[in-house]
Amino acid sequence: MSETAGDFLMQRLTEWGIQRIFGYPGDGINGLISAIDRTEGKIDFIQVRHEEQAAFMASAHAKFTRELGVCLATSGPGAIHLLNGLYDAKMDHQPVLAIVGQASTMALGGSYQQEVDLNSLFKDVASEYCFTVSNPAAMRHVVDRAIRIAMATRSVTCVIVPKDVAEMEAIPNPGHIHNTVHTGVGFSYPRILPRDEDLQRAAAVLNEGSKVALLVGAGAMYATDEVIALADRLGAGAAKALLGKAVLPDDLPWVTGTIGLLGTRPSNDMMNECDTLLMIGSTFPYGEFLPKEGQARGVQIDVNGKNLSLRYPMEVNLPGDAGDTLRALLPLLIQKTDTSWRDRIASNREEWKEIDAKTAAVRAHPINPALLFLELSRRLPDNCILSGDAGTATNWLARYLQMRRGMKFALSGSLATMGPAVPYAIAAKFAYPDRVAIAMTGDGAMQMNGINELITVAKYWKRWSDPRIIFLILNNRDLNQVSWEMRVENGDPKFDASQDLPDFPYARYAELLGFKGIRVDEPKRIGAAWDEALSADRPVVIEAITDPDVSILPPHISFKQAKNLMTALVKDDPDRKGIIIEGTKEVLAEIFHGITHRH
Ligand SMILES: Cc1ncc(C[n+]2csc(CCOP(=O)(O)OP(=O)(O)O)c2C)c(N)n1
Ligand SMILES: [Mg+2]
Repeated sequence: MSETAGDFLMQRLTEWGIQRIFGYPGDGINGLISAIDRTEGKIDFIQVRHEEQAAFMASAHAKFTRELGVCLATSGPGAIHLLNGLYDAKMDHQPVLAIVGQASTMALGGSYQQEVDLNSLFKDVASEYCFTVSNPAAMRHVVDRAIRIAMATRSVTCVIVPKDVAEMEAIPNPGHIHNTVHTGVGFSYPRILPRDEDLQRAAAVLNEGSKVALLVGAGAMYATDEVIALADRLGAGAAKALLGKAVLPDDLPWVTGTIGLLGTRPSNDMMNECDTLLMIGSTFPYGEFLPKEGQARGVQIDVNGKNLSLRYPMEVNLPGDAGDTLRALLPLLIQKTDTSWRDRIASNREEWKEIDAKTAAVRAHPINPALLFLELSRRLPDNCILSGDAGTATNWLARYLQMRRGMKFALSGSLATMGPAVPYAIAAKFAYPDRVAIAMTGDGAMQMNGINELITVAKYWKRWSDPRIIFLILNNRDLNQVSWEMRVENGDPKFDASQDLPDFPYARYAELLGFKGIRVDEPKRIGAAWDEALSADRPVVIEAITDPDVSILPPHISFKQAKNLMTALVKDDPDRKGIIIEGTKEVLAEIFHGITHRH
């Protein structure tokens, strides 16, 4: 058989360095699936349970490795299923290529079986590049452009391959004639630097500040050394946006941890008190946790000029790569010698540690989720890879897990969709089979899609040199994050019909799949559960029976939020008794302490 356009596509992907595709078959892509088979292992096809998961895995691959992630789905329903995962990648600026099938060109326009207008469907999510390969001679330039544009613009791109085109004879070179396009392979990220005069202006602002606060996000992920050197030069403190949690280790005394509703009070205080803000690689959305306008002079570094002065009116806007720009800025900065600002941050951190410990020690029915994360934090293995989900697990992990150098962390940041924790951990194991992956998620997210995706783990885990992949599931029988949001944002009580979840035996189910299943319903067993999971010779599910009445609120929430919470509780909240008596006593005391302190 001569080479098909599908074979040529796979060969081209290989030339681009792609070794793995996450996907699910269907007759709209039969010609592509069999072409993958004919690569004889050069491209590893990872079969998921649902196409959304393939897109999450492609997104996670990009987040964890800095490489392009690739997913593949059939025409119509398969393509539609990809969308949520692709939006996750788009909104967190990850390079992902989606390859989807389409009805045959002979049938297109005929309301044919599974014919969906995919160009329109993907127009927004793949707004940088989405094209149908309508002739085998176009395969080369469409795939080359889709990959290069995804990388150059850190975006999602889409290649649509009609069924018949995939099976036609390949045309690797369109010929030296009119109406042809001649593209090539290869892309490397450039050095991206602001102009010298702008660096000088930024240095002047930073040198004049005496209380400099940094806010670092995912854009600074590969600039840890540079951020530390700059912070040391300026005597600065640093807070981390959630996606930037792995940028700085938490054992540095000037690192205040995460920021915002999922953050720490030291971060909040630092932002309230600083005179200069330097934001690096972050679009952290919640302006109320940044300094008040006019309080601080601002400098921002972002690789994408579109993101500059987006959340705070900056005095100096520096379009540039974080590492490149910080290296260029450093020689212009004067060493600060006054340590009082950092001393204040460090003592604030010590106080916060006590509050964290107190929150985790609050008695709950049966398990206080904070304690699970406190105990895990003490045991995190070197180089582990962590994933979170939309749900309260992320509040706790954001606040309690102390990162060290070499660890990785990701979740769905801007889209904040439920469902990524499990597929992210799976993608991490494929990329780094020798590292421990830990997914932290809720029962709602597990019931939405995680339970199914554990079957994918059962299919593949024996391939991984270190079999440890651990799923912590907070079984609180509640869509708890939203129950709290309704109380705090709207002052509304919990509505059982929308919030209560059915129970499910997660640990027993794990055993059925051949994993270790650990059900924890006593606080004193938490440490042992983690020890057992971390020394297991197979995947592990820790099902923790957690108390939905433990407040997820950090003690620095606003007066209005605290008031809403109180209003909800005095209304008819079905859980009011548990919340008032057990869950939030400590936190409410801290809130009102904080409020009287500030007002
Ligand atoms: C796909 C999707 N649907 C709905 C939401 C809104 N949402 C955010 S968190 C959450 C509750 C998650 O519940 P669970 O997974 O049980 O975690 P918990 O908060 O209870 O710990 C919901 C419904 C979302 N973010 N994504
Ligand atoms: Mg839940």
